[in-house]
Amino acid sequence: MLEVSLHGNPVIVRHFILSVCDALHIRPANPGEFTRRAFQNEKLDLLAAEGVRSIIDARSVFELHASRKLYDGELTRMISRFRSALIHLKAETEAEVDFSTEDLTFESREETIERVHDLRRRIADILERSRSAARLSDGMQVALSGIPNAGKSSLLNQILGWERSIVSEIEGTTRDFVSEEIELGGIPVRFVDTAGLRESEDLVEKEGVRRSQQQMEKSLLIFHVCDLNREPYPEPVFPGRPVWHILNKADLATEARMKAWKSELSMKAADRIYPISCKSGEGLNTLRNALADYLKDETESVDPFYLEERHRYHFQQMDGALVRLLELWKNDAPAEICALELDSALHHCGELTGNISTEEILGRIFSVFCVGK
Ligand SMILES: Nc1nc2c(ncn2[C@@H]2O[C@H](COP(=O)(O)OP(=O)(O)OP(=O)(O)O)[C@@H](O)[C@H]2O)c(=O)[nH]1
Ligand SMILES: [Mg+2]
Repeated sequence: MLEVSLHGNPVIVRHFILSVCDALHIRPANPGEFTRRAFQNEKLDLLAAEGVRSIIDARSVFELHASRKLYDGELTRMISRFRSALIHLKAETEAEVDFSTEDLTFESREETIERVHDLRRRIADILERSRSAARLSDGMQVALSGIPNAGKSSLLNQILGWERSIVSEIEGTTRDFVSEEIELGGIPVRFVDTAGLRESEDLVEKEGVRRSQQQMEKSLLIFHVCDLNREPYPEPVFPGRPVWHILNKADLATEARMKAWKSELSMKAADRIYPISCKSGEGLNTLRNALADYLKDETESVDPFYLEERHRYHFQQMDGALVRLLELWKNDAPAEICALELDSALHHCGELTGNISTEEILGRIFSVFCVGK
């Protein structure tokens, strides 16, 4: 191994690499080539190799933990249990074929059917956990909503710690939505600042309001930013999501005003109230901590598992084969035909761990790695 230190200039680095390759008749590594070699030399199974990639791509501690399960072999172990169960079923089915004329007692059909149902439940569980993981990593979105000038953009900037959104005393400053992602307590969360909700004749603003509504639909939680500088006004209608009423401009509000607002708001079970001031900063830490706790509860209520589209496909195919198997048994189909469905399930098991993989599939998996991995 040879280590070379160069000036940081990428032109020099590129030129150096080309010259060295030329002179020594060597070439740069392809994307994922090292991981691929580890796989081909049986140091890693295919799932662990894919785990390397999701670890590299993880955007937060939460995603990192979910990806590690692939790398640490949790899925491999699970699949190997599936495999044993399927092989056991297959052996029995074959025994039925071989000894069908003899008077042997096999495990009762009810027990076997129950075992297939159990496999199907386990597949459904994995798929459900992967859906939760996807929902959590894509769907951790909080929409900041409310009437114009309430301070939505000011709040976004406060949360991010920099001036992302334009703030002004002109109503309707934010027209298109503005979104930014941060990590709160290890969980990635996207904040979307939206156009102030009001009836408008302006075509551009109308479109902004429509998009704001769309963003709210996609959010886990809505922050309804209220303007304490004004008398309580009727709150907008929000889609069915928990709403946190953020009483902004607390620096300008009297006790009486605050009270009037609190009694005016319609509170559903999951709704909460937080008085804050984007100007003085009061209440912002409380709000931030409350949100971090809320996201933590949301993520801990599930045991997320990351699956690639490829994994999901093979699990679904396995399940499909088991459904057909149950149907065949119900119709007393010959054991040889039932065995075919078990073969198909076993095939998909093998595709998952990479025991059976074509060059084309491997090429696709490793090509999305970055160079040097
Ligand atoms: N005193 C005081 N003023 C605030 C506070 N938060 C925001 N403002 C002011 O309120 C005005 C409107 O703030 P924005 O953040 O632009 O309001 P917005 O809800 O994004 O408004 P639109 O984009 O028009 O819908 C600005 O002049 C801010 O400086 C606060 O906590 N206290
Ligand atoms: Mg704004």
